[in-house]
Amino acid sequence: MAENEGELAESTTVVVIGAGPAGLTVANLLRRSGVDCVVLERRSREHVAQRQRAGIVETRAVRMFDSWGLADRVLGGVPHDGILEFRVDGESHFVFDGDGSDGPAAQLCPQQVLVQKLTVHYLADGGDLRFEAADVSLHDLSRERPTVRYRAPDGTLHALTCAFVAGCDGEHGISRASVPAGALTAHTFDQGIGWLTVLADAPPPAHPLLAVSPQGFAAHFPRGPRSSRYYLQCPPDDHPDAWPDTRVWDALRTRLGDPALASGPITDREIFRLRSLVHDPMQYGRLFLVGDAAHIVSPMGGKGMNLALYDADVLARAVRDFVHDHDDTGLRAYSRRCLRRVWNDQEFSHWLTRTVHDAGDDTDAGPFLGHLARARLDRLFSSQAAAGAFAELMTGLDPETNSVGSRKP
Ligand code: FAS
Repeated sequence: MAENEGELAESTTVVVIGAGPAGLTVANLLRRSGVDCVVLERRSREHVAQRQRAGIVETRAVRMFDSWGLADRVLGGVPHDGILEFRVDGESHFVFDGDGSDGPAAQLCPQQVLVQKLTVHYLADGGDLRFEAADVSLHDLSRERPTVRYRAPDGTLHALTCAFVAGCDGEHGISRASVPAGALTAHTFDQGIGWLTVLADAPPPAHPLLAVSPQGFAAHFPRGPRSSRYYLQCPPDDHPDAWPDTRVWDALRTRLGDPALASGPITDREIFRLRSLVHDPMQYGRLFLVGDAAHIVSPMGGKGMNLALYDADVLARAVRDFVHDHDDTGLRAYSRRCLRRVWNDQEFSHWLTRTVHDAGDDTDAGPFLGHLARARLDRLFSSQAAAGAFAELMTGLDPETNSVGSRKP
C-alpha cells in the first residue's frame, strides 16, 4: 500500500495486535523461534498489567510453556494440587482434576500475573512492544505483504508491512472487524444465565469450589494468597447495584453452605452473561485470529485464557516452520486445528455450565433437566471412568497423546 505523507514506514515478519495473554504469548514464542515481530497494544502498560480475569493456567498450558523453556520465567502462581471441590446442598465431594503424572501440574496463576511476567520477559529478551498504539488499522490482508498502520503516543504515524498479522486484540478489537463481511461464520449460544462476579481481599478457599444449591450456583476461586474471586448466579439483566456487600456475603454463605465464610473488602463486582461465540475460520488471508478475537467461552471450566494460550502456541509453531523451513503445513492447518480444540472446550464448558446450574435452581431448566444434572454429578462422584474423563478435560491435555500437542498436523 502506498506510503502516506509523513508516515514512518517499517517492516517486520509478524505484527501482533493486542498485548493480552494471546498476543504476549505469540510474541514471546516467536522471539524464542528467532522470528521478528512487533506488538501493538492500544492501552497503557499499567492498564494491561492490572486487568483481573482468569485464574488458572491448565496443565497443558504449563507444559506448553515448559516445552518452550519459559515456564519458570512467565508463570507466577502456585501449583494446583489437582483437587476441585463440588459442594452440593452443603455436602462436599472432592474430584481430582490432574493427570496423575509427575509432570508439571496446572498453576493457580491470576491472569494479570501471567500478563505482567510475559511482558517483562518479552522486553528483557529485546522484544518490540508498543503501548498506547492508537487508531490501529489493517490493510491488504489478502496480499503477501499486509500493512498495519497506527499512531504513536507522540502523534507519529507508522506503517508496518509484514508477512503475517496475529489478531490477538480480543472480542472488541480491530482485527476481526477488518475481515470483510461474510468471510467468517459466527456461531453463538446464550446460556440465559447471569453471573455476579466479585473480587475481594478475602481468604482463598482450600480448593477451587463449585457449589450447587436450590438458591442457585456459586463458586469460590483463589486469586492470590489474600484474594478471592466469587461467582453468584443471577438474572442476566441484573445490576451490580442490586448486590450490596451484605447481600453478596449472605448469598455466598447460603449457597456455599458455609455460615462462617470469612468476608473481606470487595474490590470489584460486575455482572456478565454466560454466552459463547466461535468464528470460523480463524483466519482471513494473512490475518490469523487468536484467543478472544476468534472465540468466547464462558469462564465455567477455566478455558477462556487457556484457549488463547493454545491458539498462540499453534500459530507460533506454524510461523516458525514457515519462516525457517518454508513449510506451510501448520499455517494451512491453523484454523482447523484450533477450532477442533475450541469446540472440545466449548462442549466441556457447556456441559459443566448446564450441570451445576440445572442441578440447583431448576426454575428455568425445570425438574426433569434438574434431575438429569444431578444424575451427571452423581456419576462424576461415583464413577472412576466419569471422573477420569472430567480430569482429562480439565487438564487440557490432548486425549490422543496425553501431551501438549496433538499428533494430527
Ligand atoms: P484480551 O482481551 O485479554 O487481550 C486483548 C488485548 O488487545 C487487550 O490488551 C486490548 O487492550 C488490546 N486491544 C483491543 N483492541 C485493540 C486495538 N484496536 N489495537 C491494539 N490493541 C487492542 N477466563 C477464564 O478462563 N477464567 C476466568 O475466570 C475468566 N474470567 C473472566 C472475567 C472477565 C471479566 C472477562 C472479561 C474474561 C474472563 N475470562 C476468564 C476470559 C479471559 O480470560 C479471556 O479469555 C482472555 O483475556 C483472552 O485473552 P486474549 O485473547 O489475549 O484477549
